[in-house]
Amino acid sequence: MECNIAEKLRVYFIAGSNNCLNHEIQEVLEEALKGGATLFQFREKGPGALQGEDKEVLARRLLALCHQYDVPFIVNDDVALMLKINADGLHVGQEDGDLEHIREKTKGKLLGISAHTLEEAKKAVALGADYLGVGPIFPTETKRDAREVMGGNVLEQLRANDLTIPLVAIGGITAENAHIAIRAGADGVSVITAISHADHPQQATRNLVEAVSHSK
Ligand code: TZP
Ligand code: MG
Repeated sequence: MECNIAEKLRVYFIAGSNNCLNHEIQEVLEEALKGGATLFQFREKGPGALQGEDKEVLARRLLALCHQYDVPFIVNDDVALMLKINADGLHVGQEDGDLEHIREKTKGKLLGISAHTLEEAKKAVALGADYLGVGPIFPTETKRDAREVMGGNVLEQLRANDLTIPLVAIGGITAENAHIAIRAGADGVSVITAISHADHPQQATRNLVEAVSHSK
């Protein structure tokens, strides 16, 4: 799948089955895709998360849905699943194993790495990450073990240090505060709650798309 990564980061929806409160994840994802989500990450973790074959079946279903809308499908932290289903990429955190080994295994695929400091960001760039996830920008209820809230400062710091790699902001992002992340240097915003808990995920996604466009 050909793609301009910075463009694909504009509205990056992340979800697993246990994030979706009001509707099934497949329904929420389809609404998000209709609303203009540009990238999707399957993050099946935490209480009640599917495992093994159930996880794989759902992943294949969601991958097919993303491809109907020409949107890449990224797997969170499960390189074996990513390779097995031939997904478009993988996203990993700093604690998800030997990043060099992971880059080797994901050759030819998109690799996103979470970074919280300039040092982590430089290392991830040197490893050959395709994009960095930076956050939590704002307080989040979704990731209990998230680092300290950083506001737009780290994004500004990365750009001030000439890091030109595509950056996506994460953590507590909404259509109302997305402009802070974009103006601080992010190419896009990634969200769980703002779409997965919305009464109308399609409209919620459209609001994020507009917020990002207006902030550039
Ligand atoms: N990493 C840092 S914050 C976060 C992750 C996965 C959760 C983002 O979720 P939400 O609901 O958009 O705050
Ligand atoms: Mg992880």
